[in-house]
Order: sequence, then structure tokens, then C-alpha cells
Amino acid sequence: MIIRVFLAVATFLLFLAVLTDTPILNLKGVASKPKPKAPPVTREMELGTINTSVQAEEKKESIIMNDPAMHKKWGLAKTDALDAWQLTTGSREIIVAVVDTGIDIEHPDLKNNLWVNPGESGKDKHGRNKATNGVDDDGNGFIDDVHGWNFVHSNNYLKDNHGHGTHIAGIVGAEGGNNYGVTGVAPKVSLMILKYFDPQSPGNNLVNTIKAFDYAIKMNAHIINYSGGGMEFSQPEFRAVQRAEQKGILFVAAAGNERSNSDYKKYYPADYDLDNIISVTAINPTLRVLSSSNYGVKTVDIAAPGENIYSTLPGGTFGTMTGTSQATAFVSGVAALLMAHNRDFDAKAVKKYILRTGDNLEWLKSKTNTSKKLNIFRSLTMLDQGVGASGVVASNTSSAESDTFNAPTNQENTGATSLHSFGQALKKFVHKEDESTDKE
Ligand SMILES: [Ca+2]
Ligand SMILES: [Ca+2]
Ligand SMILES: [Ca+2]
Repeated sequence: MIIRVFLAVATFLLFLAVLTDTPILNLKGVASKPKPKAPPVTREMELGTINTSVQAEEKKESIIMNDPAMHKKWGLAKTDALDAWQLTTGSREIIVAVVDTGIDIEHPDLKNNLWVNPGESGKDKHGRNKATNGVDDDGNGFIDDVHGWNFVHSNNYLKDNHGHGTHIAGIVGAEGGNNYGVTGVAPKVSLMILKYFDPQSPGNNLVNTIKAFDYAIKMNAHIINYSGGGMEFSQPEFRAVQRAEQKGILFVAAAGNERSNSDYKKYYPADYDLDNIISVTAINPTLRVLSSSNYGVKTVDIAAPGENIYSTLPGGTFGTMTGTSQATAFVSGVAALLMAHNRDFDAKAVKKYILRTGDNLEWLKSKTNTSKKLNIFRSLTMLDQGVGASGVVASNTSSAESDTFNAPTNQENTGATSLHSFGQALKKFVHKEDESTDKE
């Protein structure tokens, strides 16, 4: 009998608690409530935990994030923290399929980075907008699928009434340089929105998940970001991810928030034995794997920031969330930058670069198969310096950036070049703004 706890319901309630100031619900308690009967095979949302102090902080900082003056600081933060963006800020040509709870398509920090289906945009022969003419103009089986598809309700209404999908999309690719809000890891990108879960219509979301993967494959996504999962192997899901592999599509998957060792308790799709999958666990500001995150020296590939991550939320707002979902989105953003930087890269090449250029951390040896945490700048810099995917530096390459290349691979020493530092810089800035706002 396949039983899968549906964490998304619990996290949705938590999200409501954030919005309504209701007392915090115990995630563990909610998630472990006995079910009246075995639920259908589902995929969980890997949101992880939110605590009350973070919620209070979130509300306060949401206001600050909407401050029109903050873009000045953001410019500084970008210069100091993400040197990687001097190499590339991404490209609208790179498509990341965000298979999640939908998105706030009107969010000012996301709307310009939505994927636009070329076959469902522009005018039809009657002069009508193809996006709204009620016709499947590109004949792909989906009517007016201009930014993606809602597989829960089989329509193009992508509204996110959970919050998770909007948050993930913003981490991957909130618009950079628009003097507003936050910046995704890939400031320029095309976000294909594939809604597989709706808390108001929970059903067999594994079926929706697989349909969403096949849409991404059919419509030429370069990267699939998936923050859900479950403990049971699904042959149809495995085959769908395999179809993505055969097409060179990278599949970035959350390691899961089960607090378990995935080497012994597998978590899917992250742990399918396929070469295009990157399994991501989450670390906190001290670079330690979150106690809620799955780990595994055989199964989990890399660690990325996943605690109190700032990103977009529905209603044009911003806030923090925690979990391997968030870490996964960081990796998808970096993959998008890598693909923008080298259009010849397929899933395997991108995977090799990301996994081999991270920062080594002693304590990750027992948590991941690479012992590494994500480092966007290093991966792009090594790419520029002719480092093969084998990790060997081409002998004829040298540049002004060699210092960066030779920087110690030890953690805290990655300075302003790491994503972690970027997050820290952001946090510092927000708190600074916070203080000055209080004084006024
Ligand atoms: Ca269509
Ligand atoms: Ca149409
Ligand atoms: Ca922005």
C-alpha cells in the first residue's frame, strides 16, 4: 500500500498562519495526523519549516522590500556579492520549467521573466491575440498556453493560491535590474509555469506532475525545477524524467524534508538513477545542512542556501521560506546562467560544472556525494578559464581572474563570490534598512 503524507496541506496552513497572524501550527503535528484512509499517490511540496519569529520578520521586511528606494542598495549588493553577473545575467532564451503551485503572473518582479510560448503569442489571422483567442494556435494540445499550463484544472489559469510556486519562481528568476524587489539567481530567464498542485483541489498530483514534465519536454524547456517528491518509486514518473534526460534536459530536484538519509530511505524523483538529475539539500547561514533536510553520501549531490530565503510571494509581495525547495531553486538558477553562458551545454555538462565547482566543506562529506555547496561565481569563472568538465585546467588559459580561480576551496573564504554571501549581504542590507526605517 502506498501512503504518502501530504506535506503541502500542512505548509499551506502555515502560510495562512503567516497571513492571518493565527497561532503557529506545528508542522510535524499536522503532517503526522492519522489519515482516515490511505491517500492517493501524491507528490509533496518540500517547503520545510517556518517558525513564528521568521513570520514576524517576514511581514516587516515585506514592506521594506517594496520600498522604491531599495534598488540603490540592490545595485551595490549586486556589484559586491554577485560578481558572477558580470559574466552573465542569464538569457530569456533559457527556459526553466517551474513545476509547482502556479505563480502570481502579475507580480511586478516576475511578469517580465515569464516564458512566452511563441506559438500562442502575437495575432492570429483574424487579428486576435493568440494568447486569449480560445484557439490552440500551435496545436500542442493546450489552448492559450502562453506562459504554461494548469494541470490541476486543465486550463491556462496559473494563479498560485499556495505561495510556494511564486516563491520558487522568484529564487530562480525574479527580474534583475528593474529597480524593484529582489533579483533571482538568473536575473534574465524564461519561467515556464506548470501548475501541478492546488491546495484547494488536492488530487492525484503525481499524475499532474508527470503531465507537467512531458509538457516541459515537448515545449523545449532546458531545465525542470521540481520541489516535490515522495518515498515511493513511480515507474511512470521515472520514465518521464528519463524522457527529459534523453532530450538533454536538466532535472533539478529537492532532496526532501524528511530529516532522513536518502541512501537508505529513497526519495523520488530526486533519487532516480538518472544522469540528468541533481539532488539538492539545504543549508543555513552557517552552511550546515538543515536538520529538516534529507542527506546522503550516495544520493544527494550538492547543498545550497535554503533557510529563510527571500523571494516573491503572491499579491506582489515578498517574504521568506525555508526548505530543500528553496535550495533546489538556487541550483536551477545557476544552471540557467551556465546554459546562457554556454549554449552548447546540455544537462550532463551543466551538472558536471555545478557539482565540480562548488565549495568543499568538511562537514558536507557525510551529507552529500560531492561534499560541496553551490558556488555560482566559481562555476562560471572556471568555465571562462577553460576548465574542462573533468576539472582539469587547460594549460593555455590564464586571465586576470586567476586569483578567483585559485581561491581556497574552503568555505567561509569564498568571500563575496558565493551565493551564501549574497544572501548574507541581502540580509544585512534589509536589517540596515529596517533600522533606518525605525528611526524615521
Ligand atoms: Ca497551444
Ligand atoms: Ca490561442
Ligand atoms: Ca527585481
